[in-house]
Amino acid sequence: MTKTFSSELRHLVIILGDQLNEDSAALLGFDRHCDAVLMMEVEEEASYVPQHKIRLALFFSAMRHFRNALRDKGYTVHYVELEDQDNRGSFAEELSRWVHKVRPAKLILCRPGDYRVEQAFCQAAKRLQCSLEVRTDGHFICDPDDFRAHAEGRKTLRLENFYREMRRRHGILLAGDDPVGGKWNYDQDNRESFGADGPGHIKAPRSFRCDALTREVIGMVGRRFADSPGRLDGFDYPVTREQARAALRDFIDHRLAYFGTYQDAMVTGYPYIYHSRLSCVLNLHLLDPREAVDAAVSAWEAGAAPLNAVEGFVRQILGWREYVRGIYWLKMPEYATLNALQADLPMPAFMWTGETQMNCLGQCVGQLVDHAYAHHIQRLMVLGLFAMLLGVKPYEVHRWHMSMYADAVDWVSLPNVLGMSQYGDGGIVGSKPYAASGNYINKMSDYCSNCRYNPKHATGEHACPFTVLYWDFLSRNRQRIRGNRRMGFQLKNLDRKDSRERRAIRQQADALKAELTTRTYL
Ligand code: FAD
Ligand code: DLZ
Ligand code: SF4
Repeated sequence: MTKTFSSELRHLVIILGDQLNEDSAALLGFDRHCDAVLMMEVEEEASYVPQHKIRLALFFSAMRHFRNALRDKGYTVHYVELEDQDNRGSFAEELSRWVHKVRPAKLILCRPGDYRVEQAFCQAAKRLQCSLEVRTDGHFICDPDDFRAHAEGRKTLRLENFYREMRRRHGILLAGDDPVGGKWNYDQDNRESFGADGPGHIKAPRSFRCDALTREVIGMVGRRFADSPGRLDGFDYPVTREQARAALRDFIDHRLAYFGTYQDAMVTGYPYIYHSRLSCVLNLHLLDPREAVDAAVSAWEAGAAPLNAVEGFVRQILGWREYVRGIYWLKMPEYATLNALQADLPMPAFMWTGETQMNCLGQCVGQLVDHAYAHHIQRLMVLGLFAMLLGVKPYEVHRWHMSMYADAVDWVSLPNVLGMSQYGDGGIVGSKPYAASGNYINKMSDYCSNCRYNPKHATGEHACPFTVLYWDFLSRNRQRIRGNRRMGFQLKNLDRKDSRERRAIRQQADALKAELTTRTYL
């Protein structure tokens, strides 16, 4: 590509809001005398879907802290704040302004975490006739090209095969060529719920006090985004590299040992249970996934955590996290359009506020409103499950997810939401739809004991909406899922219901769908 003007700068290195690692490939070869960094806060990224106030504060605070850290180390950083008068509001427009201002010979960027953003930069650079080098993002352990090679010739792309390959390739928890302990997978040991006495004391994730810079950002977000979902008063996320490392240490020392056993449990008043709350710092690249894996393995080697916990945690980071990114770059942009079950309803309005009589959803959405966080099983088996049973369009569920979670970035939200939780991809990520009735939620949580509905009832005044919609989901998708052997048992149970019961369920489901989807938020 040819540039249109004589350059004043050698490289202009673009650093995005979720690329906050100093060892970033974008900064390799950076020369403080003739290169500069460009970081941009832009309205478009804060508003292309309405976003939780905590999420906005997290990104802007972490970006500003990173700017200061780079400047302290002698980097020249051009930084555009959201409220700067000259701010043109989008990556493309800001890039144009800066290219004309500093006249770089070349733009450098690590591959963004969002296909849309990558396209925006490539197109903008082309328009500006400025050369753009998009570098592989070394934060991730598996490069998209390596994932493509893994996928080549396979009929299915299951996590388990990929994960074992990653363990072997990186020598994690191995004895020779075999897994330590003799098993690759300890999921069977990792499905405990808490008894009637509840979980007792669990040390919550370390809370980080806001410094002056974060307080300033919180003030700005509160003012500018007053109508965005969620509340800001409890903001306590780590926003710097040092805080990210402290958060990892806190998890390893206080929660890792029971991470596996209670991975699937849900309890009122315990948003985090034994989970790490590290997804945000990982996704902002303040924490390296290798560091997290190494710290967990070291805890096992030191006898501080059992194998089922450590393997479970390693599986999430080395396995799931890398796997969903591989799927994203392998399948985009078509992936975003998939809708295997042809679901087309909008997301109900209470999913932004928690105002519902369904206690499980009230608790989980309430947690989102307060913390912009829900753990894996809440996402999959309460929030996602409800949307799938109701028949919400998968991409709409993803948009909702992007707007309510602090840790959502397109590469990780889309395969998890559209694929794993909604079965929109027809079985690329998951081998079957994660369909379940209220009975599953009753088994894994204490939510049902405080609910006006009864998880065992599929019709009548106290019928649990999950249970009603579960049978309706199986009925209406029977043709689409009957070829899937793993659905055989559930479909057989449906067949046991007589036609009168099935009709009553359908009527109740239709009434629910109409009632719940008349009001939407987006
Ligand atoms: P822990 O339970 O402590 O797990 C440790 C780490 O493993 C996480 O921090 C995360 O980095 C990684 N991890 C675990 N499972 C996954 C997974 N399926 N995909 C990718 N990474 C994983 N995670 C996100 O980071 N952003 C998302 O937008 C996101 N959307 C999700 C949507 C749905 C419907 C589901 C079912 C899962 C989603 N996940 C997402 C994965 C997972 O639920 C979260 O990473 C996790 O709940 C974050 O909390 P934690 O840090 O306490 O995780
Ligand atoms: C989520 C987010 C927000 C709210 N704001 C910005 C921003 O102003 N500037 C920026 O560089 N990134 C932001 N992000 C993250 C982006 O939406 C997007 O996820 C990443 O650019 C993908 O790499
Ligand atoms: Fe949720 Fe149904 Fe249980 Fe109520 S009864 S908490 S709606 S699963």
